[in-house]
Amino acid sequence: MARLDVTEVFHGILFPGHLHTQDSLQRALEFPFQDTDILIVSYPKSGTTWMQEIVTLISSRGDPHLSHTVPNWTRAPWLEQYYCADFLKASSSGPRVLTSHLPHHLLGPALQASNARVIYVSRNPKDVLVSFYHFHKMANFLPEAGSFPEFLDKFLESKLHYGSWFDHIKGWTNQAAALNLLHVTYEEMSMDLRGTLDRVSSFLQRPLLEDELNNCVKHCSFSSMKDNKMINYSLVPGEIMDHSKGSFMRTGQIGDWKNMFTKEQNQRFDSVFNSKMHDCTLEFVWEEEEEKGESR
Ligand code: PPS
Repeated sequence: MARLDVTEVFHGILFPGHLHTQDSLQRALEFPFQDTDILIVSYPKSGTTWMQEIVTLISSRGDPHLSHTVPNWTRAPWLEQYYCADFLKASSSGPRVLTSHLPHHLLGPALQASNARVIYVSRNPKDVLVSFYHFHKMANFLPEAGSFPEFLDKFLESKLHYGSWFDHIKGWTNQAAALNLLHVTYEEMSMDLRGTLDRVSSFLQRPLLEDELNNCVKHCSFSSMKDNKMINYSLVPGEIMDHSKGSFMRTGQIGDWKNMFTKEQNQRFDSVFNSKMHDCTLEFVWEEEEEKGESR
């Protein structure tokens, strides 16, 4: 296993050395994608695990056996993490399901040669930031979170591990037309899980019967996933994730940022957001009550 306390810097982006090596990152950039591959891409804390569960359940037509017996990092391994090649070798037949947090400018070229299906998952960045902040407190393979104001500055200055949220979302969504890409938001999953399952199952060309869809909805609800040790990261040893300091499946809500941001922090965030996203037409859902698709 790679070391826990080390950061890998790859193309100027920081990655946890516990899971990434220069070799594993470089191998991801040269990955020979196949047309049948399904690739889930996200910036951390955007709903990655949720989409892994959705894809697993759609592929098994709502049967939870796989999701109850195989950890998510084995059934949908992160392409850039060092163990990926071994898991792929060991996996059974059927479309390969892969996950990645890499930005488009790094991974895009490898995808160009194939028609692999890409599911890009995004979440409003204030909730991403808050979720990531809490995750830093329990994840011993990430640097100390520091104070919330310090963490917020690092997010806005794109100094956190995995690089810039702004570059990530703009890079992938700007290139959507050039790829076989479906963009799904965390908020859409939260407000209309059944509709999202429908959209993803159509994209994967795996239409579901009503009963199968009902089972998918049931097994990828927050409460089911929170209790599923194959997906809630409780299997990860305490020295890697300190379970006394938090829970991976934390609140699962839209708008939790309101419990952390002061008025001034919110103004500062909005000002940086507006300047960095002025060339982006995406709309974000910032709180639960808003209508689907409505912006701030
Ligand atoms: S990671 O570390 O990048 O893989 O994290 P990621 O899976 O992208 O994001 C973790 C957040 O997703 C929430 N989550 C869910 N919310 C609602 N319903 C379901 N089923 C669900 N599954 C995961 C999880 O709770 C984290 O968000 P926060 O805000 O911290 O609760």
